[in-house]
Amino acid sequence: AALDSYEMIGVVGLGQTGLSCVRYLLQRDINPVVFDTRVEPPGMAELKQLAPNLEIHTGALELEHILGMDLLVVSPGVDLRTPALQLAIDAAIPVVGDMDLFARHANKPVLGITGSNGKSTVTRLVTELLIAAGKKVAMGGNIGVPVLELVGQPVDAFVIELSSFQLELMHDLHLRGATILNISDDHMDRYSDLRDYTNAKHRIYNRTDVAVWNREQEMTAPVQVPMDAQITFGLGPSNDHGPAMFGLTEHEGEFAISFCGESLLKASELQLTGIHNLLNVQAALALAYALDIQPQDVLGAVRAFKGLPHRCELIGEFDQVRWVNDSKATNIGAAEAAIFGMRQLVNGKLILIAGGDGKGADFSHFRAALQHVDVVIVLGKDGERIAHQVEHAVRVTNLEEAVSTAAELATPQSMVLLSPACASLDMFKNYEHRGDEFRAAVEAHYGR
Ligand code: UMA
Ligand code: ADP
Repeated sequence: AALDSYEMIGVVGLGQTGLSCVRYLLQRDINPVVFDTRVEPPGMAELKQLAPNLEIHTGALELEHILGMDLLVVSPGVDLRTPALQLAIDAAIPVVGDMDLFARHANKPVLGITGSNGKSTVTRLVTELLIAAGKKVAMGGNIGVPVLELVGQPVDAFVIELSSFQLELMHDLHLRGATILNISDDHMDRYSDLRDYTNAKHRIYNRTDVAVWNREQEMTAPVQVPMDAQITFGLGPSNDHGPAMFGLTEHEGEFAISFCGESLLKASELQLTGIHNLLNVQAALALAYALDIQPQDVLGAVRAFKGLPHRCELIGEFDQVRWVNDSKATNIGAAEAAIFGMRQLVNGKLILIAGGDGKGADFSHFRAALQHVDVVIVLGKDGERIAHQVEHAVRVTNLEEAVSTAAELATPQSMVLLSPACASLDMFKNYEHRGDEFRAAVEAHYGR
């Protein structure tokens, strides 16, 4: 329905998303009612500037206010299981997210990317590939730019990173191409089990033309998308699923990314490391292909791609020890990928710094990967739960201490890897803050 047909629109959440929704509505002469369960929501000061007279409710959502709305635009950080929202849903009040508002303006093809890990890397790489193919692109979503900020930009395509939370709230957005990169335990504080989380992710395929999925994980395969509209990627050379396929071939001990059986480029031509990134590159090429971009035409952009900061990022080498910042590894799957990827590159010790807010994960699943690490240093709220998975763990109370301890234990040719397998919010503002503090601690330790 037209937005002005709703008498009362509630915006729930006053972070980045909430603010972008309020701005969007104000531009359309709609004054929403704003809710946030936090007593001091981060967007408050900016909201006061934007529109000093809006009705605002902070603290626990109150039924009488929520049930007075005709439409609720909910931020991804808000748990839909919140009783007041459940009652609103029961009362047939539409509960949507920013993606549904964006859907009203998505007049050019949209590519959507989800998965437990690799979303931001692939989102950024796809964007680079499209640019290399001469397209104007707007990129946003969970990667950090609220999607409503992209409305009205004169582009040829949109590339959107989608979290499972955003997908839960998404009903209307039509995608030209969509991928679930992978699924591993994450956000178990918001889902009852892995199946519940997987179902949220699968919503990305509900309205897509082309589905791109991971042959190594059947769970990423779409259920409804016709076979000839599926593109897969994986570790093997070929496969039985449909026509246009990406894979890996091996030649003289080196992997190459292949398309329909033809080698495209060798792993050594990439600036990214780790097997997981060979999958990410394939997924990005596949999404570009969904927009009719031939892989052969954009290989230069793949070679030039340096990856994003805080993802297996080399900070530097000091006293023959390499320090790697993988602060974005906020779940076990990401930390595993880092451990396996880095292990191959290290002759000395691999020293891991891990811990933080485990978001309810079962860390016994981390045990196998931890066997490939020589020293485990733990910190943070759930550090102890990681320590339990190994025979000896070194316990520290902060990142500076983790760095000085690691430096003491490191031998020449060792690598120290910050790959926490946990969110940062128990000790830091966000993962960037954690990564920046790590870099600062390392540089301070070596007097840089
Ligand atoms: N919160 C409350 N009460 C509220 C609203 C929010 O307690 O009423 C809390 C949430 O639990 C959360 C925090 O506030 O801890 C932020 O929530 P939010 O919905 O206000 O978040 P935004 O600032 O709008 O940012 C969101 C995404 N954040 C989340 O989904 C938690 C950002 O992804 C995204 O970049 C942004 O929208 C723009 O689309 C961040 C993220 O951490 C990077 N995402 C998670 C992840 O990647 O693992 C899903
Ligand atoms: P997301 O946006 O899904 O969090 P990022 O690209 O930011 O993904 O990477 C997050 C973490 O996951 C980093 O530690 C990165 O090294 C790791 N990672 C990236 N791609 C994959 C993948 N395909 N499988 C497992 N881990 C990955």
